[in-house]
Amino acid sequence: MATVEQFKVRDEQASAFEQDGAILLAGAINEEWQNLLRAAIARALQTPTDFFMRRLVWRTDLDFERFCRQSPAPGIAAALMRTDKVNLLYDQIFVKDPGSATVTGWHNDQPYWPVRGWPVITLWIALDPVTNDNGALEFIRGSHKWNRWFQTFMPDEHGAILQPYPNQNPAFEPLIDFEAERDRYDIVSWDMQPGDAVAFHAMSVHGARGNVASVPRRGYAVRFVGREAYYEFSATDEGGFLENPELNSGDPLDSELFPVVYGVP
Ligand SMILES: O=C(O)CCC(=O)C(=O)O
Repeated sequence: MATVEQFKVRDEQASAFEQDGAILLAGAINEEWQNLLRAAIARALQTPTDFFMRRLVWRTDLDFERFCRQSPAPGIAAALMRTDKVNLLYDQIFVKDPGSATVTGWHNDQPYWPVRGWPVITLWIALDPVTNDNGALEFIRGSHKWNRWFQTFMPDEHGAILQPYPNQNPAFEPLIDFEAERDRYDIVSWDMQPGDAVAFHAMSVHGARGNVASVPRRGYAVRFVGREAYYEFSATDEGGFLENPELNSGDPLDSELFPVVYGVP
């Protein structure tokens, strides 16, 4: 896979990410990588499911793995987090077909994951044109700095919030109904072209509406962790799918499940 055309993060983009917790990176992923991802998503979706998302797909398809390791994505994550080593946490497909009523309830991600520390980021890559009508992601600007750990919820098969995960972490606070109070918050969202990415911090509060448009909304999210973050598993983490028997709490993430994809261990 050629990686000739490398997207370069500018210093002001890293500063905006630090400040706002979410930024648009127009043209981050070139057409060749987009085509690889679209084909891999089509393969993944051949396995029947009624769930709008698939996780850890890099473990099941070499092209997703190639993207996670060799595309510009790990370098972009490193530059935005201003770190010199990046581990892959996991990847995830999010498809909302035309007419999909699937709402992505407001939440922040890090309470779901066995990772603590600051440098934790997602690159969400658009593989279709994305607008408010087909479910553009929305972010509460600056919420990544609140240091508020909201309780985790299990989505229903359409992605909407259903019920709290069992064994709630008592240290986490009840989730706020941000949708009901949206006028009180500084909400940002972007229309996207295929190949654009939104980069957002794992503590940034975000959500998305359903798809009332006639075009699909295929997104591919890759989550990365910088050197200064560490593993910490608790029974409250999302269904245990990131539990890693190779690691103890406090360890750096380096392991088979969370490979180093940028820099050196
Ligand atoms: O694509 C979506 O609707 C949800 C994405 C999301 O919540 C995430 O990537 O953390």
